[in-house]
Amino acid sequence: MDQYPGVGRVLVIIPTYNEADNLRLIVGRVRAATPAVDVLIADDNSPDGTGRIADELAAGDPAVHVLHRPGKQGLGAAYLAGFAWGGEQGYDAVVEMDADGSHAPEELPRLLDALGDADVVLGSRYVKGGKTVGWPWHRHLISRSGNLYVRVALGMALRDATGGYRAYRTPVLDKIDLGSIASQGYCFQVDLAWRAHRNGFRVQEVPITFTERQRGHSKMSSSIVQEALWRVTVWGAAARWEALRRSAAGGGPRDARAEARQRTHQSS
Ligand SMILES: Nc1nc2c(ncn2[C@@H]2O[C@H](COP(=O)(O)OP(=O)(O)OP(=O)(O)O)[C@@H](O)[C@H]2O)c(=O)[nH]1
Ligand SMILES: [Mg+2]
Repeated sequence: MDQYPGVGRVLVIIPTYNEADNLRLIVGRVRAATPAVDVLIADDNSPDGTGRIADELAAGDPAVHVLHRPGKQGLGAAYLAGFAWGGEQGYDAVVEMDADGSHAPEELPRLLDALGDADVVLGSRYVKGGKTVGWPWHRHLISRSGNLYVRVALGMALRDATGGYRAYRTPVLDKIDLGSIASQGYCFQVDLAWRAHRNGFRVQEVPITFTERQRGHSKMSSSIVQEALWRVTVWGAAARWEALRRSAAGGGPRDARAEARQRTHQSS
């Protein structure tokens, strides 16, 4: 079984819904860029036949696996199913990657190398060296203001908490109670970053170049933005309420970071 140095067995999860034009290309790029990692395609019974292409790829390469899901249930649900599968199979780390080419597989070694010294690594468009190519101004505006809102509302010092190119060590996912996650879309990404942060895990950002999709159709919608807005507001308020309660009770802030570090070391 192949191991990535400093990390162990790695599974790249690629959720797909109507990505027939992109899937072969992206899986080929992952396998070429990082031959030591496995791939799981989580397809929601795409009407365009993406699932059949996934089966063909898996038949020709033992490192490629497919999870067929009955119908379109959203990006978050597909990732949760993929995380559960990866956990059952004993992978040490899982990676989230879009199928549309926005996340360059050639940058995956940068994420995995950083995971040697972190629990979660976020591919970030908004740290030094990161960028976005091919987006119209209104997509920039939505993404930048969303991230600013997340920083202010949650008091979490991440530049790109909405991005979907990231790597987690599996003990992090075991700890953060995936069963209680209801968020979808971008909010799913914020939710996971927030839970990892709240549990004291080491979350690190590395620069990536995000490229707008060239083929196929976007699943982005205004309801995805609205969902993120209300959920982040609720989480921020809850965190402030909890901090108030603690200080009223005379308890100091818990050193969750140190506790979690100890836990990750125990379990690895
Ligand atoms: N399994 C599954 N995958 C999905 C679903 N919705 C989106 N995806 C996949 O999730 C990834 C991201 O979706 P995109 O449509 O690219 O969304 P986006 O990146 O926010 O939008 P663009 O920037 O316009 O591409 C792609 O690989 C999609 O195929 C879903 O309901 N189920
Ligand atoms: Mg995309």
